[in-house]
Amino acid sequence: MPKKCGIVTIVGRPNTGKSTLLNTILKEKVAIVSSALQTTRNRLRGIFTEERGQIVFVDTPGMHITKYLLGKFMLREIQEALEGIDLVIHLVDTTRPPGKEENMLIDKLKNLKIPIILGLNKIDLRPVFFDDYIKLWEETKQKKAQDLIDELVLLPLSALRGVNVDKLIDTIFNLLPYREFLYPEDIISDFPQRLFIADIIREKLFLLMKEEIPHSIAVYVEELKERKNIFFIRAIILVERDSQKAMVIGKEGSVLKKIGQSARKELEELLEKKIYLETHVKVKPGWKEDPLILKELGYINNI
Ligand SMILES: Nc1nc2c(ncn2[C@@H]2O[C@H](COP(=O)(O)OP(=O)(O)OP(=O)(O)O)[C@@H](O)[C@H]2O)c(=O)[nH]1
Ligand SMILES: [Mg+2]
Repeated sequence: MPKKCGIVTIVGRPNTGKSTLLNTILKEKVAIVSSALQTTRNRLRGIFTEERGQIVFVDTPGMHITKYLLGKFMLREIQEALEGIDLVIHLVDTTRPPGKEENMLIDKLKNLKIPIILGLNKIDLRPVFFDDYIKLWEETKQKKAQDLIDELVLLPLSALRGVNVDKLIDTIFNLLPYREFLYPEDIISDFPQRLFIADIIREKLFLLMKEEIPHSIAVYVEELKERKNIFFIRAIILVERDSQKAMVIGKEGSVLKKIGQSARKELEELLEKKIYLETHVKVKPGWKEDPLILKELGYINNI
């Protein structure tokens, strides 16, 4: 039996549930999730393989307006994730009105000549703006020559609760070509382990810190050693100001301790290894603009 295979990129503005959707589809955590904006910083692939074939999903950073080098890197990640693919999912948050970012995205997507699935997410909440998103795409379709938008499929979803996720997979398989698999069947993600570990720690920081701090935080794994099934990890948490360092550490180290504990617990479950985790907080003003640091963080590949 010939099998289907293709690359499907998930795009949307920050916080629409892209990474949640990927994790739900794969039934495994491959991407970090938080209620802070711009959680995802690198594009990453999550690979779904079953009887019918293989879907290579690409999770991307949220589309946003930015002035930082880091933000520009994230936008490039989105751009590159749209090249040479078979299908795109534009995931929107139906509890919030469409914003400028939607128009930026639609401008990119409308000329791709591939099928577009409009994923109307968070229908388990009050999807007040459901129709606004449909209108936005219907208007784009009418304005643009029909042939440019190959196919537009509307699909209400709850990535968190898994509503219509099976339907999404059926729709994707219907639209994909018959092709050889791109990855071995047992591979689930292409994201380097070092970056994944750093991301899990960053997720715990995002979950615990107040609104404005996440954007000033970066994490990298300075050392990773494996001995007798134990992972020794030394991670550096970068912040931009002394005051932020104090907040990340907390009173007598209480906040950092909590972050370390929850990161360690989750890493032990995900990696099925015993974890020894050491964390250090460093102040680096302007790290978001520093190409060398961004490279160290895995955010810039070639400079
Ligand atoms: N109620 C509800 N919440 C959801 C749903 N999908 C995602 N969320 C929540 O929305 C928030 C953002 O989810 P993420 O998956 O991190 O969103 P994202 O689009 O990857 O965000 P960025 O990486 O910042 O672009 C989290 O708090 C999720 O739990 C959904 O279907 N229903
Ligand atoms: Mg994300």
